[in-house]
Amino acid sequence: PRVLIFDSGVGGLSVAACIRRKLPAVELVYLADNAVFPYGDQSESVVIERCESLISSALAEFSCDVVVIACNTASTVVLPHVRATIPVPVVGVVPAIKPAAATTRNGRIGVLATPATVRRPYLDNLIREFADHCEVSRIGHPDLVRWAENSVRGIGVPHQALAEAVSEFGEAGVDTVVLGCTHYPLLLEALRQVLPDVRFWVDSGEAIARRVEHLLDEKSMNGASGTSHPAAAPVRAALFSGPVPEGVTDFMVGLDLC
Ligand code: DGN
Repeated sequence: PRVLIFDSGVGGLSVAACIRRKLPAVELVYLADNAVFPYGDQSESVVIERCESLISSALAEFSCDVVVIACNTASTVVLPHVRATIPVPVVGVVPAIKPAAATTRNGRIGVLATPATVRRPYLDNLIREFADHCEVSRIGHPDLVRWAENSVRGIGVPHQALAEAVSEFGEAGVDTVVLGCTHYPLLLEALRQVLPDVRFWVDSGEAIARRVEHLLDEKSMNGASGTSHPAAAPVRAALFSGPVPEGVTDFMVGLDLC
């Protein structure tokens, strides 16, 4: 079977790594929109248009059994549109509020996401539905995605600026932080250093990998699973709209994705 993973930039590689660990025999095609980037700064209509057209072209080139939109910013607006136009199951990523509410011990949760995601009604609804009994602080910082992208290219994370960016969580005494952007697991080591009192870091990667596994199982039960693909060792491919950023290939090797 083959799975297409999409993000604006390299953040979705954190999700790809979880899928790779759980489903090593699945071929992954990683599609990054780094021509229009970051999505956190774009209007909803641009994000919808980019997702639909890039995913359709990638599917025309590589037939895939499941598509993962490994971007919270995009998933909170495009899922219904993409599901209506793409003929395979589409999995989205949304901030892991539900698991965080089940994990926190002191009822104080921090949600770290892009500025667009923290403003979206989608997040309000998730909090209302699953974390109504918790105190939830939100930070939508404009620079974190860029720091994560830079770290992949070997540029160190600016610790002082990062500490300032997330200081509100320290003040609020949160014990659980939701990494509500797929780029942020790439900053986890630095985040742990600047927020040493946070006990639980929750991201959506494992849940996405389980969902993909379930969808692929369901397909093979129906006899529809990737029968046109050889059962040989998977070939991993990466597609970028725009040039492949320097350092990304080495980084993917580090994640065992190449
Ligand atoms: N990785 C995306 C997310 O999960 O929201 C953000 C990407 C971006 O804005 N470039």
